[in-house]
Amino acid sequence: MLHTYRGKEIMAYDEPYWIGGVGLIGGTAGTDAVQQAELLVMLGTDYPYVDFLPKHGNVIQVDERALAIGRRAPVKLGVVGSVRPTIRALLERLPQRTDTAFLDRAQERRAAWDRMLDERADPARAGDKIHPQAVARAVSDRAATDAILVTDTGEVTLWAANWLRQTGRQRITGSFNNAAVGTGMGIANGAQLLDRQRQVILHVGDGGLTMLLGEFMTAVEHELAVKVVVYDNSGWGLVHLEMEGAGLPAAKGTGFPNLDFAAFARACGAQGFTARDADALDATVAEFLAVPGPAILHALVDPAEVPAMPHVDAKQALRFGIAKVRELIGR
Ligand SMILES: Cc1ncc(C[n+]2csc(CCOP(=O)(O)OP(=O)(O)O)c2C)c(N)n1
Ligand SMILES: [Mg+2]
Repeated sequence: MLHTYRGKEIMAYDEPYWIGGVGLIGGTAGTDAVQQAELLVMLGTDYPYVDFLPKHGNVIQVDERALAIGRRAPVKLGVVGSVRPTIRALLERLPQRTDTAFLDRAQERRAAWDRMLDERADPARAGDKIHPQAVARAVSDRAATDAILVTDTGEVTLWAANWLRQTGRQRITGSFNNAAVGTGMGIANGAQLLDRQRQVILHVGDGGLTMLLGEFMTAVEHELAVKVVVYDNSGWGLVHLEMEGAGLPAAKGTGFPNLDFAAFARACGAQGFTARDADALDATVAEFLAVPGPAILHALVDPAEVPAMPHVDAKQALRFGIAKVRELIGR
């Protein structure tokens, strides 16, 4: 079983049948399994990144929205209906399988991917700046087991998504639509307003938070105990990366100066924390999550860190290399 990012909340990270996500906010195990499976069953998903879906047509798709059937990949059987009763009816008819070869292979790939995630999240790797993966992992490991996790858009989505070890009882939400940078703070406020008892954590980039900074004051005004983790890489990280992926050196304007987000939180009458020391990261995250009201954790992260992609093709790697050389020689 694998999932899109939106579906990650459904199963716990330590569930053995869960082999991870598909596509850029996923891993190799899930991405390969989709390509190599004889039959793909798509349940309630309108996953738009068609390059990661099979073209062979051996797909069963179940969705309440008829318009989603066959929209992203050719399907052999489309079922317009709800997932739960459909799956129940299907399972009754399926014989129990004993051959676990496909699952074994997927689990091996998943174990290798997980080891890579653990290595990159190790705070000991930090130089003068913390790695964003370490921040995401520390927050994940300290989050309430039923927390609501909101993610804004950017490289921050990749850190928050890939390094999260979800419990299966947490909720994962965000806009997940195009042109949605900056929506996270409002979404987090809304989620907290619906349930004041539940922990709400927002992962947001410095660009995304700065775009709608005033929304933090809404949290203060309405006493919404939202916990904001801001990943400060001094720039529009994903845009920078996309430019490099196209072979272009990052243009002036993809970077910008930042305010002191922890001081800003205090100026708003909330609490502010700064994470710049890897040794203190875990303790700072714990303290930040424990305060009763709204709070910001300003994490100074290494801007040079590149997200883990399940499959980067040779052309992409070459263009990235060219961009890096052009940045070095200043052209
Ligand atoms: C409203 C809006 N404007 C612009 C974009 C294009 N965009 C996608 S990711 C991104 C960078 C976001 O930067 P930041 O919030 O600092 O996160 P980072 O990528 O650095 O982690 C931008 C500008 C968008 N998706 N939505
Ligand atoms: Mg940024």
